[in-house]
Amino acid sequence: KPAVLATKSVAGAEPLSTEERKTLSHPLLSLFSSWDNFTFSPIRESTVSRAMTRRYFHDLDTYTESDITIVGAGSAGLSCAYILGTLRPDLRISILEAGVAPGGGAWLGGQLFSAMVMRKPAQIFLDQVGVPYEDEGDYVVVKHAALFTSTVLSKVLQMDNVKLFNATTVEDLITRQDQETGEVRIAGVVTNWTLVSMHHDDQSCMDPNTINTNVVISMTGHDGPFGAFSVKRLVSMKQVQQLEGMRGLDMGRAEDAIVKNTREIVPGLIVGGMELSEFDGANRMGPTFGAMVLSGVKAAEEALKVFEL
Ligand code: AHZ
Repeated sequence: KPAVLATKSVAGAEPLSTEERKTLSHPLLSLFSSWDNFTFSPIRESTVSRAMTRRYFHDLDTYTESDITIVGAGSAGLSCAYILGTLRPDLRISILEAGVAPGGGAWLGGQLFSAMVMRKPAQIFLDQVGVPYEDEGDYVVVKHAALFTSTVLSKVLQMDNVKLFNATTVEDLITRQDQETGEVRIAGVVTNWTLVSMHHDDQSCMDPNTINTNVVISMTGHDGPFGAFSVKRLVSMKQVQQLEGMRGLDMGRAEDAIVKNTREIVPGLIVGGMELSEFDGANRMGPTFGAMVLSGVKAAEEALKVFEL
């Protein structure tokens, strides 16, 4: 066979010598001496179904009473989950994400470009989570937004006290009204599988499910097919008169405002990330993500502070 030459130009990597190539070893390569006799352990189809459904329904049962529920697993929601899950392994934290793929808009840096920009001091979060970056002075660059999202996601998913329900939409908020003061408090969320939610117009009788929780943290992004869910619902339930609506792009103003104003906006409901811009009338920042991670941190702080959990 003609020799296939290795790529010559990978920066910083010396091409392997002929001798090195001949003696390459990896525990997985030596595991199977002959692929001809290879076979998997036996399994019955129902065993696979049971392995999945038993765990899923056990989780549904467990997290139907959560301490904290985060709505939206974008960059803000995941950052918040990372802090809360790390700080408080004793709390039960559910994350509800309408999409099949968690991560929201943070799989790309901006437009269809890979690199993700974060202004300082948001690199502190990257240091904590262990995401490498290039330091450019006032800002840092992660070489691929997917590296940020997949790293945070993998840490959050490994936490014993956090459960991500993806492909699950929050369709409504659970409310409790104080008999004396009339004050309405958010006491949980109403959920449905996203594919079900999308068919309410052509199928009937698809009532939802519920999660009771002490704190809802809503980070559903700015207005869009799903976005700004909780703040829009606050308007239709007459808790606020109208939304201010997200303003034009101004990176300098937008990022500071989102972080500083991440807060409990009605009792039991903390709002952060770009959802907050719809409530407050804040500017958007476009493709710079520092405010999303630090809004997540601030939301975590607010949750622990306000509710003294
Ligand atoms: O699918 C949504 C996305 O993953 C999810 N979501 C929205 N409504 C939901 C609902 N139930 C469950 N009712 C829901 N999940 O929320 C996630 C929001 O992620 P995102 O990336 O859209 O928002 P973010 O605030 O985390 O990050 C915003 C990133 C942006 S937008 C922007 C600009 O337009 O200027 N700049 C930045 C950095």
